[in-house]
Amino acid sequence: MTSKHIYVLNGPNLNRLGKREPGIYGSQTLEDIGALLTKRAQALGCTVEMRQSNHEGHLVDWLHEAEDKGAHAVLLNAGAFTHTSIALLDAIRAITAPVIEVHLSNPHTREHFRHQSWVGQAAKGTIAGFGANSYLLALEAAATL
Ligand code: DHK
Repeated sequence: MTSKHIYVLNGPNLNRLGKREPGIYGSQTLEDIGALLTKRAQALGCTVEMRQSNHEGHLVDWLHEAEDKGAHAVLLNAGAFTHTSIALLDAIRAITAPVIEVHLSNPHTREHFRHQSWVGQAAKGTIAGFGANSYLLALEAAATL
């Protein structure tokens, strides 16, 4: 593995980006964001590995994998699991690789149930509210860790 390999993990419904509530999540697809990340990563001397699943356990497994494969950091947009998943909280605490919580929207300006983040309780930091740019900002933060 290269020295700064960064996992980018995406949770439920993020495979629908571009079509899903574009007023909230924007018009770019996850593939578009992946292409932007790959390009920015090259400039930063990193590599990125982008994954998406609608299943909580996949995200847990991938967090463990990131650790086992020596990932430099993980960017995690856990979608709605952010607000529900103690399994993800525990998985982040179970690894040493820093995890940066990412959101396209700013959950704190939305429904009350989005104000709680289990992921955020174990994350190194959180970047939210900048649309697709949240991912790029998080990548820059990860590259400097
Ligand atoms: C994405 C989701 O799917 C929501 O469940 C979160 C997050 C917010 C985002 O803004 O990227 O509440």
